[in-house]
Amino acid sequence: MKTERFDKKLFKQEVLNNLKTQFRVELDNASQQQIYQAVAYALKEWIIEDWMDTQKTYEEKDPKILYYMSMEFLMGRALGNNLINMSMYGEVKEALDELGVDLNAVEDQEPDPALGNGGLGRLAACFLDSLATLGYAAYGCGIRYQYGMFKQKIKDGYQIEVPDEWLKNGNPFELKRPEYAKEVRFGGNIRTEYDEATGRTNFIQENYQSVMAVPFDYPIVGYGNHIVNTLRIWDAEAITDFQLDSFDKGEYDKAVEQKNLAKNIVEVLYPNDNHYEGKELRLKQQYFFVSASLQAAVAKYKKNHDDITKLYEKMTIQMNDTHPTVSVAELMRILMDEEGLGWDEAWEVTTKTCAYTNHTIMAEALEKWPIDLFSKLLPRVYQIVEEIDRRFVNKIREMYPGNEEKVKKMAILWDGQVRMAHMAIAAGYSVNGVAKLHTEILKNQELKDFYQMMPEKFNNKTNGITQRRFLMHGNPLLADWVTKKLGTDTWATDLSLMSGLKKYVDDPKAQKEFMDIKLQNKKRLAKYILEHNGVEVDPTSIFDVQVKRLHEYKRQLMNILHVMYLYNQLKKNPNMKFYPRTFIFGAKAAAGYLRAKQTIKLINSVADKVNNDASIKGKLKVVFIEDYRVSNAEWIFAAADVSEQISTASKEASGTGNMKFMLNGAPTLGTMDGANVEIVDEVGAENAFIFGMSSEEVINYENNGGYHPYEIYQNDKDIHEVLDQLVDGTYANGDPELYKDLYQSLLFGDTGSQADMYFILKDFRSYAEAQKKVEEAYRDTKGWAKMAMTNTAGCGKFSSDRTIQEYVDDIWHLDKIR
Ligand code: 26Q
Repeated sequence: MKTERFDKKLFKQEVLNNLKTQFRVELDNASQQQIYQAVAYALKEWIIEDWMDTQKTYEEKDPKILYYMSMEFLMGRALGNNLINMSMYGEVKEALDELGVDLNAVEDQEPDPALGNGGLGRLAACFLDSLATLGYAAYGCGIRYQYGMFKQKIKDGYQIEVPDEWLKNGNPFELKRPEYAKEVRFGGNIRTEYDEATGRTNFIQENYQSVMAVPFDYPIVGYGNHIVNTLRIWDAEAITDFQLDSFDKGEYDKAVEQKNLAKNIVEVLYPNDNHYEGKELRLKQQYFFVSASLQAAVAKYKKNHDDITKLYEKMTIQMNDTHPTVSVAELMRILMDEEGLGWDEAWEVTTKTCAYTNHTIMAEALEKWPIDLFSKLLPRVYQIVEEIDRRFVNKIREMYPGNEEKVKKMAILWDGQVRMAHMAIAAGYSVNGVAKLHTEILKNQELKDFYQMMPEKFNNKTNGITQRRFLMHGNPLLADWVTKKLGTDTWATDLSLMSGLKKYVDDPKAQKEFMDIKLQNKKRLAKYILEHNGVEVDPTSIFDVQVKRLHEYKRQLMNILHVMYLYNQLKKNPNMKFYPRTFIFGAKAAAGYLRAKQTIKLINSVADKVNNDASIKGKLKVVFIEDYRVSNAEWIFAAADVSEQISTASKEASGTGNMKFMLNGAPTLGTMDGANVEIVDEVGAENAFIFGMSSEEVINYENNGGYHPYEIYQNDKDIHEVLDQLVDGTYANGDPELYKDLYQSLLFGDTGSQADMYFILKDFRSYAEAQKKVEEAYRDTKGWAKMAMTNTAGCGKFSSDRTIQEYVDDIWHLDKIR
């Protein structure tokens, strides 16, 4: 079936037919889930044609292919997004209406594919959308986790993690490709053998364990161009009996071990965001999908090309953070041990193929694998890493004779560890940060020595987001309005056109329309909150929103301390001038991150108290949205008035939620951190609420041993009061211990760490003042409408289409397919 002409009658027929053949039910008796499946399968038939055509075109035109290697792809639901990108949303909605079926309810049946933690994983998903939309040949390569990001339940204010059984009902969009299965080997030992015939030494892995990597392909539908790319995620299967060497047959123990290995390796996504944990299983996951993906990529190249030394002309590998950087050594292994290249030839190909993106400067997120763990699990790969390190260290010594300090700072192997970022930088042909400020900090601080040695590798690629999901799908009212105002819907593929809205920012009629849409979206969210939290919120109050992973550096704690401060004020002076405000939070905490979990509990405790205090007459409400994820995020962005981006300056590499809020008309209340800096560049300081220390100031304090929060506590009676309330039981049913750790961390620090490492007390006053300005600005209805519209009008730069085009122009040099 072609997407050229949508045939409503045919589509309805398909849906009814699918219900029959798959579930043996008529529409009247079908469950919502069955209807979802029937609709998704009907859509898949439409997609498949374009998918096959696209792949055929790629075969014929032989473009350079990008392999985007990532441990995470936070895709979100596929149904609605595919309908949007195929320009079928309206028609399918109509078709289903005629059957008496509500498309929204059907969409709600799809589990959110949550194969990612947060920013990094969602960025990968936006990139795939943009690559297909711009017409570039690309594969996303990752892992088909059985369990993605956990579902969050809130019980008595505490986070409970519930397994995410996203595959329970099968997945209509996936396609298993057993014909592309690859074997991946772990452990054992390496025997070297001199080959008389070739005069080469062969490296033979023995006594290893292996698994079969079996790919599942997902269609990535481009917007309005019939291009369908592929997300390839790998499942693991045990090597079956008949695949074992005859020598191994009958080794019962080994068979069981290999079964367990296969089961464990793809079992679950590690729910750590921005935090490294040296778990062997994590390294297994990394090598598993990297090895399988590279084997498949090289095999694909060899199908149509003879000269393996020209590999880099037809493929490039982007490594999404250090997680897949074992790619460097694995590609060397394949080129040398399997393709017969010598070291120098293999190195030339590898260093022209691999590129690396850094997403964080947080020390605790840097991957450093213990050498004994690494070398035992990947003995041949480790030999190669040793040689890469040896040659790299030689190069350092050549450039900086006698300067062993440089070796210490830059070597790949150091102090019993493999420093993955160092390997990626030594081998990559490009090293990029994800926002201007972040890249500058990399060049001048974190990776200074590398930058001095290899400045040509460093570049910036400011992140972006896809307007197809976060405006067209998430906020259809605003999307339609934009189209009407601009007189075209081509902003869908050229977000810079949004600047055409600037001429309306002072137009009272446009202002009213714009704010009316915001109100509708706030009502939609208020309904969601009532249903999920049982809390009634006033859609005319200011919706002040902080949604993102919970992390100390993101300072959700500062936000809730400020709410406690406001509440104290209101209690003391019930008639004070105060514009009604709803503080909305959404955040998952890594399961083992206690302080983050305490913060969630604190937010919920404050919510409980404040929401049920009749004396403040509903002027202040606090809501914690359970299980923040891509699907509810779309609604939350659409409904937000204020975008809280309050990380300690220098800590948030970029942020991408900030861009989604901006797109939907919410001004930023934030620090000069990450991409906030560039948002302010675009809209002007008068259309944002900026506060707090600069990144230079923060870094300065850090280099000089921190600061003394206790002085602030002693001198500022409001802060004093709020902090005391953490330990006097106000929010803990009288239990002084519950939030003691939070209190301690702010005033005294832990052993080995500074007090208030993230400068919450230091920035508190300036944050509170910025919040006051928000309130004043909101009272000015016209002024606010202008500010909100200016944000939407100024978001053009932050499309992931722009980001991808920059990657293509400066790094990947892909061929455009039309
Ligand atoms: C590492 C080792 C072991 C286990 C887990 C991890 C791990 C997992 C996820 C380390 C880091 C992450 C995620 C990092 C991340 O999401 N970074 C964010 O990337 C965004 C996209 O570039 C930026 O916008 C955010 O600023 C950055 O925090």
